[in-house]
Amino acid sequence: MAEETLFSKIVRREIPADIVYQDHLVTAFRDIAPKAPVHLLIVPNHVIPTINDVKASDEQALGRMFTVAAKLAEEAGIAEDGYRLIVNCNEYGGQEVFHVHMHLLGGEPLGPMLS
Ligand code: DGP
Repeated sequence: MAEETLFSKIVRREIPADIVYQDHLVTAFRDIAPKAPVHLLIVPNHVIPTINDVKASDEQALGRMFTVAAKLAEEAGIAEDGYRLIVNCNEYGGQEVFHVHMHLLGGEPLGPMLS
């Protein structure tokens, strides 16, 4: 069984978070330290520590993360202007929480990603 994470406690509502979407595969909630006017995190309900650990059996949840990102961007009114989806991996990628998560950032021009 995969390790317990901060985000699996949020998924099970054992610690507080501003959850904006949940189904049997994924959960989305507001980032505690937003880097943009809209900053949501979308996570699989089950623990996948990093993208390096992804298995074929995770594809349904990973695909759902994109579907939910598009839905939440639309609901937040940022779909047309655009937004950024980020998944960090391990130290060089800047990953801090070892439970795969997609950042959805938008609500203002974000500028070039690499400069
Ligand atoms: P990353 O660097 O990709 O692992 O991003 C982790 C993100 O998780 C970071 O933007 C802050 C957010 N975060 C950390 N702890 C909590 C928490 O307890 N609640 C919420 N809502 N977000 C958290």
